Amino acid sequence: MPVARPETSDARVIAHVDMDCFYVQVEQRKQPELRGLPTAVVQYNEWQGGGLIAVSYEARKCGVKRSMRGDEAKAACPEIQLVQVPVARGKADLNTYRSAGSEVVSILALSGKCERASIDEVYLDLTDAAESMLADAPPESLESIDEEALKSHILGMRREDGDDFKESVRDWICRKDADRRDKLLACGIIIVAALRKQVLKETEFSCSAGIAHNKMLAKLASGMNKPAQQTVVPYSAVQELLSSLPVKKMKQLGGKLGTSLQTDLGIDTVGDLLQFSETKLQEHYGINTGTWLWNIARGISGEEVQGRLLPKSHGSGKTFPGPRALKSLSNVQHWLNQLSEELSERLSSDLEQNKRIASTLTLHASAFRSRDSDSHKKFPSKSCPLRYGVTKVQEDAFNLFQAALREYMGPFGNKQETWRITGLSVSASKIVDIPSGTSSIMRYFQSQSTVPSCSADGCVQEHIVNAPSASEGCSEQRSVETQAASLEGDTGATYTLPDLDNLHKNIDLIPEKDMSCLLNETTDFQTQSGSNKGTQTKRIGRKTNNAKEKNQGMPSIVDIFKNYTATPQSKQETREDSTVSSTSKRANFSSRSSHSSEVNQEVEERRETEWSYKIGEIDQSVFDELPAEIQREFRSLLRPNKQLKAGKSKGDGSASSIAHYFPPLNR
Ligand code: TTP
Repeated sequence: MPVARPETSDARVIAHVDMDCFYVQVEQRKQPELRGLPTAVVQYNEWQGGGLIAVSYEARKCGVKRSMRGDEAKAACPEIQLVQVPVARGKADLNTYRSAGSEVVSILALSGKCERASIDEVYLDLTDAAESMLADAPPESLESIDEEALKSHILGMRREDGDDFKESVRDWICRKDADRRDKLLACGIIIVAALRKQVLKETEFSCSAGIAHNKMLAKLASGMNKPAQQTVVPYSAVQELLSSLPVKKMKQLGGKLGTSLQTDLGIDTVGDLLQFSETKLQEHYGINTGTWLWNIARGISGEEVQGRLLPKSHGSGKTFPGPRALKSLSNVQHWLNQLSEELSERLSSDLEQNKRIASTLTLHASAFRSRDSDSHKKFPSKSCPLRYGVTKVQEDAFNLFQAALREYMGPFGNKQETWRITGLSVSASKIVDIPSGTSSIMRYFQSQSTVPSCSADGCVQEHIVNAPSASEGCSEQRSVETQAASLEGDTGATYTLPDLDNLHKNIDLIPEKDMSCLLNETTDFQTQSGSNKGTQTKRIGRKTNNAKEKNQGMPSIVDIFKNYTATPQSKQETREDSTVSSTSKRANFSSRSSHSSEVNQEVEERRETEWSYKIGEIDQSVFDELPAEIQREFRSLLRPNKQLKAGKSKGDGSASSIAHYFPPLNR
């Protein structure tokens, strides 16, 4: 059964920008004496010199590969410089690399719609910029073309023997008789070359780029000529590119689906897929995957560049290979505490800097059992609504782990059998912007008014959580409540909440001693402004000119959300918040039993959507940061969606689905 074809337009200009040996470049910027030397960044792990995670192009020339350990790299290239990844909480600390990636994003985002695809990759939709250039200053009208643009690799470009490479590129870029699609790509070449030069000038990082009329082709092209080069895929070169492209080279075909295409259909290259009708591919792989395969064989991809400069989720993970596998609950708890602390720190700064809040906490682990009768059994992933505050995240992560462990070991777990944990990660997803304005914040709270929370026994528990009332929870927070607003919610109840927007505006009035509560006791922080939430940062001043505010504790945005807890609270109950000044009491939440039936229904709906693990909600950038072992586990845990299952049942039994690997972004 044919399904709707994605909207495609050949007249688009999409670029995929990928930093070259990124972590190495970040370290070389820190230590300029390493520039030009064979260099590699190694994981935090002393064993055999640590595992290499990034290798400079000079080191690659000596045969050093990412799969090597430090000792092997030294054997292959004795002069190699090994730099250890920064460490915090006993694990790799990627913050420097994340911020370096943000620097790049903030430059590229000025050129058009920009999607941060991973820690060092960006997609740009440059169609508008290219259209403007074509209209106002087409390439053939330019007096000169930048040298960087003239170094571009144009797939399928015809060149006579002896032709000068740059002259041929110039001719291609300035062709008057080219069709509009290629003319737009020619503008893209000039725009991207200028952007790459700007990135180099402002950040000292070199990058490579692919330019094509869709994301899939741009991504393929960006890796074809590295480092510091750009590659263009004219429309006429698409079939040639795909016909020789091994299936496994396509990101989504690197796993089981690619293997199945090779073994079940005898396909070696993406172009080989052209022999199969869409119906045939659907019979084998289900409707969506079949159509997707049919499309990619023709270079068709309707995937839009998302205007997203910030990650879709945050994650923190660590592996414990070989003898370092964790075997006691106290050890697991120790590491979950570390990971949760890091996650909380990032959530807090996301909230502070970007006014974004995450709502789902997911725990994932990889494990094995001592007497594994069922060696394929995966350690289940568990999710629950996310509660802000380090101790809450730690507590929930550990509860999720215990629930998952029980499921993993079985209800009547054999007492003789022991378990080992080889990887742990916690991540926060479903991140949304906090709507500005008290009224919408109120709605936000109300829409969140019933949330299941994780419990020690691993079951979902539902609690009715209401917004704090002014008289109860915020009674001692009057100093920030200057902007408090009273409003009528849908339920007819009247609540008062501090105005988050104005709290932000007034943030520089917060006394120094109370700044700490804003960022989990961190006293030095930054904020960002404008729609471009990149790295342009502004140090917040610390005025204490408001006498009233000087001596009174200020609750923070973080505290407001900490207060907004899924923990059951009986009416009128109040608690002391240990993380805020002792005078500031926590907000109260009262049960509203009159809404219980609606609430139960909502709970059921939420239970279905929230007590499950969804890889689609995990950002690729976060996914890439997770330990390879956990990434593998993630992949193997993906389940086909119902529609695909329907397709599968019609098939030959060998059916698989793309959902096993990377679900389309719109899923
Ligand atoms: P990549 O973009 O895959 O590689 P790279 O930038 O080092 O090199 P290239 O020029 O070939 O693109 O990864 C970006 C960074 O992510 C990399 O510098 C280090 C980190 N990384 C890991 O930590 N572990 C991994 O397994 C991979 C693939 C990357």
